[in-house]
Amino acid sequence: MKSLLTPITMAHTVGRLSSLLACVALTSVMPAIAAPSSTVPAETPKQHDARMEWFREAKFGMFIHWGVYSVPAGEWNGNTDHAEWIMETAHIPVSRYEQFAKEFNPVKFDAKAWVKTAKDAGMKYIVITSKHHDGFGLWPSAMTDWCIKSTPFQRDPLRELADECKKAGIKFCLYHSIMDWHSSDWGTRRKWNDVATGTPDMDRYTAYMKGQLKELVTNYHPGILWFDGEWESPWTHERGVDLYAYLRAMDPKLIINNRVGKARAGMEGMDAGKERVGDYGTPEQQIPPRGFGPGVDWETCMTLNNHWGYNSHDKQWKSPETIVHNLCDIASKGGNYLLNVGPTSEGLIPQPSVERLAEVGAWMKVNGAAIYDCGPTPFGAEAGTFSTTEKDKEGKPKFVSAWNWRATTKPGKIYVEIFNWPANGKLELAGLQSKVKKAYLLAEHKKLKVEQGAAGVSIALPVEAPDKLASVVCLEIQGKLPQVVK
Ligand code: FHN
Repeated sequence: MKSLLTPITMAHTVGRLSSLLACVALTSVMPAIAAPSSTVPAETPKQHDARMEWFREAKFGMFIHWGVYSVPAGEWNGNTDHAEWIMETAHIPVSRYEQFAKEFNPVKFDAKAWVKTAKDAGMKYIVITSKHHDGFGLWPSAMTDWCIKSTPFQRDPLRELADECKKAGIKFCLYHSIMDWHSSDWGTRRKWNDVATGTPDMDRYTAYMKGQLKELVTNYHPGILWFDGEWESPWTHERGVDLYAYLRAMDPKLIINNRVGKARAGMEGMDAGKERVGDYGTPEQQIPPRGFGPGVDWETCMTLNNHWGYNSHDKQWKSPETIVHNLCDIASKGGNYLLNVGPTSEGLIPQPSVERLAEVGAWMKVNGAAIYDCGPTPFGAEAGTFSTTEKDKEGKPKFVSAWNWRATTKPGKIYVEIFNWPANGKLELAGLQSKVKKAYLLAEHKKLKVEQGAAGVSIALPVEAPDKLASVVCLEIQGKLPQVVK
């Protein structure tokens, strides 16, 4: 049985304890192995909710994987299935990989255009890779020359993007890899790291990483630090707890995902076991079959095609319909959707990405009220079954959703996002007992005929769906939202 305990539990626990014990060193609540270098600022559950508020309202963000790996664009020695992992997947000697920095000159990079693409898509935050696993810094770091300083592009893309985000009211956030294939001190050194010297030293590496993170937090003020690359053995739970405390002490408003620690259950992304740290769970390339209950924060991240970093051969783009359905499904379960773009080495977001995001944005313009700042479905666990024949990627029975619609909520409102227009022309909500004051389509705001009785609510729909991606019916109801309706 999967524990319903969640990453939030840890932050709350630390928050509650430290609010009681007022900035007590974490050693008093955590097994003291590596004495932490700082303490988590005292935070009550109310303060935690205030810190998470913008994240919970935002619902939809843009992930950006961009670095020198965009130069080979996914291709090496005839293999065209690489991307941001190309150093690792093609075993490129680091001395040869470093040459990509000399070719990285994104003269077409336009931060204003990128932010407009995100904003026009209805996205409320941007998470960009400050450093991926290759260790390359996308900003002029004082800690290393293995960064944008060693490219012909003598500008600061993070500065330009952070400034444009601020102007546009988009939250600027950073992805930062704990694993660093370039560093001599990262604990699992690759055989093809032909520039590394000495023996790996994780204390020295952690100090280096903390120094770079201090540059990023104090100069760019990210809303989220999105850690990744935590899974290898040199990184430990204790180092994660210490790093979380160090960063939260530096910026008490900072939100940090659960990949700062070691508790993530693989791509399912939520924490398992007792040792956990971080503010929200991070399912990757998948949507959980159901939500995790009130106050549990999570965000599904997904590629738009099949690669995170730019791959010039990958044309497997998700349709706008799939993106909108994913967004509705995730929001109906209380999560956020972080959707990725992988810009080219010239600094352009691939046109197929821009086009799809524009279509999603047109849908959000009409129906965003059903997504932003919404709570999860009131109809209990997602209807559906676990297949007796199909398996998921982890070999477990695949969850098969039985519904052609999802629901989200706001005080006094239920939004129903209809994916497949009912053949009988009726939206039937079995078991809904709340008094429906009125119902209308967000696309037309024309009142719809509502019948309701002991069996539930039935709403007469127009013959044609107003929106091919998904059409949203808003029910304004009397009193409190219904509890779980059987
Ligand atoms: O290894 C990374 C991968 O390159 C990408 O950054 C994704 C996005 O979250 N995370 C890791 C794979 O789980």
